[in-house]
Amino acid sequence: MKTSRADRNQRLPFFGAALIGVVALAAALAAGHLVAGFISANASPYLAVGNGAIDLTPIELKDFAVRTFGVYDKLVLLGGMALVMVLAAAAAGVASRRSPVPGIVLIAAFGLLGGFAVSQRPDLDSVALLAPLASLIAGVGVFFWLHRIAITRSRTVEEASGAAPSRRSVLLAGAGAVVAAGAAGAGGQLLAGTRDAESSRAAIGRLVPAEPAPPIPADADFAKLGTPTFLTSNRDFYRVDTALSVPQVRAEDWSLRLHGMVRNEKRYSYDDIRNRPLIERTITMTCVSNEVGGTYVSTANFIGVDLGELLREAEVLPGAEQIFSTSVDGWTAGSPVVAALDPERGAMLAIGMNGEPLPVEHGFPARMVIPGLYGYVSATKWVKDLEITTWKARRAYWLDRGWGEQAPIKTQSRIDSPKGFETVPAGKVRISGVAWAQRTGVERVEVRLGAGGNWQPAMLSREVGLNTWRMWWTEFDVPAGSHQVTVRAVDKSGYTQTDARAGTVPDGATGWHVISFTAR
Ligand SMILES: Nc1nc2c(c(=O)[nH]1)N[C@H]1C(S)=C(S)[C@@H](COP(=O)(O)O)O[C@H]1N2
Ligand SMILES: [Mo]
Repeated sequence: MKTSRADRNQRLPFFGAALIGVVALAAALAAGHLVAGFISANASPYLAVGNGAIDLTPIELKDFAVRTFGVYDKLVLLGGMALVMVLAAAAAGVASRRSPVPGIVLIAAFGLLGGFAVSQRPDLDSVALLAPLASLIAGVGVFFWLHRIAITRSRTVEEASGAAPSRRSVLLAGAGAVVAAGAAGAGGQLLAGTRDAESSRAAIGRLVPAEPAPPIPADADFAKLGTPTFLTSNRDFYRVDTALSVPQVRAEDWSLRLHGMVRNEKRYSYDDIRNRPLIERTITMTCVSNEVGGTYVSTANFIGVDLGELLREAEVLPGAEQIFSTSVDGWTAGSPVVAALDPERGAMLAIGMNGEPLPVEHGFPARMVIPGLYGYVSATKWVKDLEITTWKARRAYWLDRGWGEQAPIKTQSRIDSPKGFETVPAGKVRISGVAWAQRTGVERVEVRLGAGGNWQPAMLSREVGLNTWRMWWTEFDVPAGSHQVTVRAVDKSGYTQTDARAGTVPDGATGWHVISFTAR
């Protein structure tokens, strides 16, 4: 077919052009997802860009996202990215109403961005670049193809010269591309599913410790009076990590390297750990991002081996200060060697939680747990490498993002019942909640009604250990009206929880938890 000057001036309809951009985007993302299914979910360019965005996000924004969107912060991020991409793809389509070049340039730029994000991931090797490459080819190919069909139709219709592709065949081509993209995307999802850790985890069965934790006494919580249960179920245990898609590691593929300032470098397989006499310890974990009154605190029976024992077998050399731990997704934490070596504290390499192998989102096959330290300096999930080193030699993930090097958990208390702004019957009103002071122990909890009321000691639950939280309750005679109630803990060092409000950065929030309620 000859191309005249008039041909080149032919323009696609506005919405049709936008739609071509969006369909090409869908094809690109789906093709990347399908190829990533063979390699690793994180190779999917879309997730890789999202993960990159999380790592680059300034701390204030990250804090804001967690505060505002809670556990949905990552969904919001992915949704926001999708919206921006759809708008950009539509704009690229519209910019290509005459020539496909602007659209192809924009889609290629997307592809390169995805490729860059994948190449930056520490958990992926260069094979993973096949996923963004597939995205690039599918995106450019589909765009070019749909664009040509559509432009041929508008041209031939305009000039009434010969057989134009019918409107129907243009729509069919677009619909075909969408269906193929859907199938590819779903295929990628399915494939990733067959490579996942869940089947490996299921094959392990229940973990039975040789040295079980003492049973939790019935009076260790006041769950009937509104406190949490003493042990948090695996499903309800708080979750905090930077992973957009949960790392999938099969136990049979996992190993842990212990090296650096040690006399004997070690490497452990899953069976090496599992076949040791397993111990079980009841530990309350807390996140440094927990606001006063927040929910990032939970308790479980962790099953595994003593971390200090592993270090002693490796023979830590003099001068060692830091255990620099790395997870399979490249996240890192720095923990004090002395904390891990302290037999009283009871640091663990854990493979189980409440009788089961660790849930995948809590670090399967193995994680660290060091009682008394906030999670970001002690609790590496999906851990694969322990390097014994100095504080100067290595800097962990959150250190370069404004958080402190040393982060012992601060003494805190929280009101669980009544809930903030709840309405309760006037008269005797029961107030209950939790307090924690890991490694020190909770001595006393005090509660006051109104801003100037007297501090009233609360009933404490039976103490389970220094590494765990303690429940409390008390009662006030409350007339109808609106009221304020405040709690504070006193720990066994004699320290009374400060009322000075501090934010979570750099090493944990302080201040008293205050709630308002109405009696009627
Ligand atoms: N690999 C990895 N491990 C991690 C994190 C992470 O982002 N990546 N977050 C840490 C933080 S900040 C906390 S508080 C605990 C939370 O553990 P959980 O999700 O099992 O409650 O995990 C720690 N381990
Ligand atoms: Mo945390």
